[in-house]
Parts: sequence; structure tokens; C-alpha cells
Amino acid sequence: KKKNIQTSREEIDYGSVNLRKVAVIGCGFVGSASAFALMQSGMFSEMVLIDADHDKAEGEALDISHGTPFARPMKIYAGGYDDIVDASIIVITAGANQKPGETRLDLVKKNIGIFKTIIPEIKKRDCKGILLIVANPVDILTYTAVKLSGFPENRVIGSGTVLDTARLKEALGSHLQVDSRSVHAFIIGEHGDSEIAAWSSANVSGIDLNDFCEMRGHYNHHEAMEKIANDVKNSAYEIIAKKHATYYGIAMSVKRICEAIVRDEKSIMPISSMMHGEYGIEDVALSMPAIVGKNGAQGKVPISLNYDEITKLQESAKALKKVIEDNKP
Ligand code: 6V0
Repeated sequence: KKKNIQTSREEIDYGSVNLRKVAVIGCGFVGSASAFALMQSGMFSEMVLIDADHDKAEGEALDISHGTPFARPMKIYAGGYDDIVDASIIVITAGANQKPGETRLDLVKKNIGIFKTIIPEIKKRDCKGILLIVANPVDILTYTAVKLSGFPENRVIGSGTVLDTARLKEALGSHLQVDSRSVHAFIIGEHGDSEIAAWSSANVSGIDLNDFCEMRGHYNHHEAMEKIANDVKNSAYEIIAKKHATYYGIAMSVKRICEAIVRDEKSIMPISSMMHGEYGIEDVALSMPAIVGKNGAQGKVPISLNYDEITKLQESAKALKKVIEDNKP
């Protein structure tokens, strides 16, 4: 008999939170592309943009608002923390990005410092919405946001490996000449160098992945899986080497996560959230498939993993815990 999925009981009070209002903190490449994707989605009627460089936030708000006649009416403006108290989702993209050759973990000190200025502003206003952490290293910053905010954990989620999973689906879809939405496969663990492709549960519309590969004339499973997983893991490095930042893929991931929340879809997504003993892992945030709806992370889904995948997941957790330990004040 399978164990019940543990669901969170911390319900968001939508009497004091406006489901149609979103805030984006950090309006660089990622924040502005996310705001643009959110505007086009028509999901919200109000969007507040915040940046340390207020002019930048104002410029982006104006530019993006000029698209609303082609999408849906919406109020978009640059604001301050008092403006976001009733936002249902606060997307945090503020922070340094990777320069060519840097890993995500290289950003840790700078971006924890930035979070130490942002999260207390949110906490002191007792915001009741969901924090969606996007800045890198996203798992470490999700953990940091949980600790600094003291919010119930279901209200603090990281975009985690939602983007990496999209990259994996796209790669498999084009390899197998099938709609990437029919591919069911997850990247789990750290959004970074220790991430894991959970091959043992991968399938195409219920057909085992290797069987589907053979239906498409591909027989070198081991080689192909290794190449695809490596390409996915290294795609941020490749994009950064070529165009110095990545933002469209993550913007669509942010939009998708917001949609699951606003529409209370209960979609299963590999967001980053706190672990509590799953596979022997605790006191760290990393990505596992979880149910996402109007209360944020509403329970992890224990997909079946083989021994090798569990071992790698535990190593990924260990690597993240070491970063947390090394950066304790
Ligand atoms: P960017 O273009 O340098 O933008 C960062 C923005 O943050 C700038 O506009 C800054 O002014 C602003 N900022 C800095 N400090 C503060 C502060 N205290 N308060 C408000 N705003 C502040 O970087 P970019 O947009 O490219 O990347 C932002 C973050 O997203 C980086 O940490 C990236 O590594 C991360 N990404 C995360 C991804 C994911 O999958 N989670 C994907 C891509 C990038």
C-alpha cells in the first residue's frame, strides 16, 4: 500500500490577498522577461515592479504596459514594498547573475546578502502571499528565504528544476520527434551542477522511454541519455557564453508556476522546497515533484527512483548543505 501524499494545512487567506496581483522584485533580464510573460498571460490585473534601480523598474513598467492593449487590461507600475503587501505572488529575481565561467554556487555570498535586505522588508509588512524565488543559487536562496521570513514553508517555493525539466522535455521531444508536452520526465535535486535526470520514471504518454526510443529507431540508450542530461545541465553555461544571460526559458517557467497557483491547478512540478526526511534528506531545499496550487507547495509526489538516482539525490543534498554550512553567519 502506498503512503498518502502529505499535504500542507497552511491555507492562504484570500480575504487579505489579491489573487489578481503579482509583484516582481528585481527587474534585470530575468525579472523583466518574467514580467513581460506575465503581462501576456492575462492572468493578473495588477503588477508591481521593484528594483534597487527605481528608474529601471519604471522603464520596464512603462515599456511592458504598452503591450496591454494587445493582451488584457492591467495596471503595471514601479513601486516600493508597501505596494506589495496584498500581492498573491512575490517573484524574487533580484541578484547577481552568472558571468561566463561562473557556477551558480559562485553567486551565493552576494545574493544571500541581497536577500538579507529584501526578505526582512517583506516579513515586516506581514505579506500573506507566496514567495517565488528565482535568483540563484535558487535552492540556497529558497532555504534562506524560508529561514529569514519565518513564513509557512508551503508559501516559499523556488523555481528549482522547472526550467531544467523544460529543457529536458524539449530535448527529448526533438530527439524523438514528439510533442514535448507528451514527454513525462523530471530533473530533480539542485538547480545546478549536481542535478539528476530521473530516467527510471521517464515515459512518453505512459510508454517506457527506452521502448519509445526504439519505436523511433534509437537504440544507444546509455549514450543518448548521458548526452541529453549533460546538454541540459550545461545549457545555461552555453547560453551565457553566447549571450551573457538566460531569461526567456525561466520567464516561461515563472509564468507556468504562477498559472498553477492562480488557477489552483494542483499541477505536479519540480519546484524547490524544504525537505523533511524524504530519502533521508532534511533541512535543505531542493527540487522534487510537488503539487502546486493556490496554497503554494501542497505536498511532494514520491516518484519512483532507482538506487543510483537516490544516491545522487542524496549527494546533491549534501553539496547544498555544505554551501549552507559554509555560509552561516
Ligand atoms: P540582472 O540583469 O543583473 O538583474 C538583477 C537585478 O536585480 C538588477 O536590475 C538589480 O538592480 C536588481 N537588484 C539587485 N539588488 C537588489 C535589491 N536589493 N533589491 C531590488 N533589486 C535588486 O540579472 P538577471 O536578471 O540576469 O538574473 C537575476 C537572477 O536570476 C540571477 O541570480 C540569475 O542567476 C538568476 N537566474 C535564475 C534562473 C533559474 O532557473 N532559477 C535562470 C536564469 C537566471
